[in-house]
Amino acid sequence: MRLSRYFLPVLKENPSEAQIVSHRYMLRAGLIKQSSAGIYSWLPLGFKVLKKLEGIVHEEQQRAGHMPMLMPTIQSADLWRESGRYDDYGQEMLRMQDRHGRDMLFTPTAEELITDIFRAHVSSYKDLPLTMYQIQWKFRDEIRPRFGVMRGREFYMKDGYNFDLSKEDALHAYNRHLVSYLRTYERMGLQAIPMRADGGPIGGDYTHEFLVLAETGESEVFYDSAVTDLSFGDREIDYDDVAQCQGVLEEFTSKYARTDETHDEALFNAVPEERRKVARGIEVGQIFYFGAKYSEALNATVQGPDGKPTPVHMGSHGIGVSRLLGAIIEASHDDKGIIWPEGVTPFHCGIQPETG
Ligand code: P5A
Repeated sequence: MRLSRYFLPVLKENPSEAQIVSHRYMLRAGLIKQSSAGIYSWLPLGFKVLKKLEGIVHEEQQRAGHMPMLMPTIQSADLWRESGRYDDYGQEMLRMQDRHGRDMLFTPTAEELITDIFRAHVSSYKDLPLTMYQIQWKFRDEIRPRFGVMRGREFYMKDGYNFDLSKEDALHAYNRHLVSYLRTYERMGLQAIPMRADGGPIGGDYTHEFLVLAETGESEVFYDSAVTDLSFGDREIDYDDVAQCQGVLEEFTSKYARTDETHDEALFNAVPEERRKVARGIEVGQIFYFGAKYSEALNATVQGPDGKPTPVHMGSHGIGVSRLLGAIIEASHDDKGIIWPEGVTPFHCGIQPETG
């Protein structure tokens, strides 16, 4: 493709609606175009980077042994009534009716749907462990969509779900996700720090958010600066090795690092003063262990080794794929524009000297 034929609608002026640098550069470089509040078209250059990020996520998920699949964006409200989240989710959920008057919704996440697939097809502990994921559009009717793709209403998310027989196995799945996320973000040129967080509408009280430090981040974070010295690097990981994955989790989560939701002043004050940092961060992912919350509500049991039906232990794990574009630009730019990390750059260029 020649540059002269490429659709690259660059803007000379700073768009007035863009308050942060990533939003400004994404509009100016012709990566995205807003279609309505918090909803964007991905123009060829932005789409190219989005697909690169998606490719890295797929590779790292499959390296960890997780199976790709795809679920619909429009779901029936019935499953959500079964889990009790139809009312809980409130106005963030975009609700609609089909021509027969059936209540439908645009998926903000997919714990219910995957649990329904599981209960229809899996009945024995011998089919566990099982982890599947998708990369699919989500919709959350955010009260204040802002900062471009950072807080969109329609956004692209990798969402993965694990099913295990015991809490111990499910915690291994949790650790495996933590390790694979560290690798994923590093390949994108980002340092994303796992921090203890709150389960929110997804649930569970064991959860970590991954945060990229940036002044424009929406979350307030408290951490021991020693966490910023850690890097995953090119270490070899055997994702079936329980002790190895647990070791990585301990290495990356033993220092104090929490969002404001779980911040504990007394614990924070135990960190040496010169290492105590209060900053802002962009949440680029979150992993959850919530045990039997959905499997009990939706009656997703397997026959255990003792022959008795047991609700499965579950977790879910998300990466904000479209938000990552904004996070990468916030973390890597200068006053002239975006400085793409090598792993995600839309184009590579070579300089050929003229000969003869
Ligand atoms: C985990 C996967 C979940 O939804 N269910 C399935 C769980 N988690 S989450 O933390 O709520 O979302 C996962 C990631 O999606 C990104 N994200 C967003 N990106 C852009 N605009 C939004 N409005 C938005 N909301 C969530 C975040 O990166 C989040 O970590």
